[in-house]
Amino acid sequence: MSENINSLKSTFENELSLVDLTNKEAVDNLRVKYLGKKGLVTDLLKQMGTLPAEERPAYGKLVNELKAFVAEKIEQAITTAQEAELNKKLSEGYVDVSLPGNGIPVGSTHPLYDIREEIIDFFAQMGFEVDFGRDIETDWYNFEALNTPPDHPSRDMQDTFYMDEGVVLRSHTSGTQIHYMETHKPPFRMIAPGHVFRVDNDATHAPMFQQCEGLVVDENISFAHLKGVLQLFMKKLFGENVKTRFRPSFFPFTEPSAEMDVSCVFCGGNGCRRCKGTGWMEIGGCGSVDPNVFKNCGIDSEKYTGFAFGFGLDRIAMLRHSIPEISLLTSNDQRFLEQF
Ligand code: 2NL
Repeated sequence: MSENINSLKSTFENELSLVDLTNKEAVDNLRVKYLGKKGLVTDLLKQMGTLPAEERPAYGKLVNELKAFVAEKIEQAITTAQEAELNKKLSEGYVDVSLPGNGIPVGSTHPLYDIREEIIDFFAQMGFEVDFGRDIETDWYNFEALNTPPDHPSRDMQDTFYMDEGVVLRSHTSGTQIHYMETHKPPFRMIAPGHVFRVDNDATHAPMFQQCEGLVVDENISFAHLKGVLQLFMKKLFGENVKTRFRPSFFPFTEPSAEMDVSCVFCGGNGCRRCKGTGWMEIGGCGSVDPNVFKNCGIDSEKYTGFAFGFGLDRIAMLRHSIPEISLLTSNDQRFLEQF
């Protein structure tokens, strides 16, 4: 029987010397052939049962020695094969470190942020102070002080988010000017940019959008001052050639009140689809401060007059960049933002 064991050992050594040591699969096949459940070494162990009892210990010892020998050789061969495979992968995945890189994507400022910066720059140069105010106002600051009593129809016009009895998410930034007038003595000029909230949601209206209002109070301020400042502002936003017109309108907090239009930024005033053929686009509202508002803030309406205005930043950004939907401005869609 021991001849069988020795001859199997020689056969194994012979086969091992012939196997491709860079081929993990071939090495593994050899393992199965000798050490697997139906392997040749396993077979020899099974034959032990056919031997007389006194021969079994010596035989078992020899087969186990052969098994250990084969296992060790195969183990070494597997290690060699694994190393070979790794070296192959490394040489195939060779990286040329001298090649130029892919570049890191660089972000940009948001179009709404840019517009707001531009507006703040313009008014700061004209001596206006900037007050961002607060998003949550009481009924007094959002309506009452602005000459808009509880039963006034303009409260229905503005679909306001009510937080609590008498507490609202501001529906315009006018409350900021009320706070400002309560704490500053005229003369002054200030702007109030910020987020405002209305129950409204379609292609051109979002429940949250940005406004900028302005207020100038001094002795002898007239509607002519208002027109001068806003005409200059429109040139700054839309270029030297833009034209402006003022149409009579109504706001509870100004008297007289006007709506301001600019010549269509798409067709230059000739009339096109975007301006519905009129050549004009509405851009904001304005007027002379109603004396009742001054009274509510403790400002002498006999001595002082003022003008105020308001416009939407989202609307300006949409006109400037031909943005078709207001929701794009807050969607954070990379494909949209990368265009700026
Ligand atoms: C618009 C119109 C406007 C004002 C806002 C204002 C504020 C005070 C007193 C008087 Cl404290 N007026 N703000 C005046 C006229 C128009 O906004 O269409 N905004 C988008």
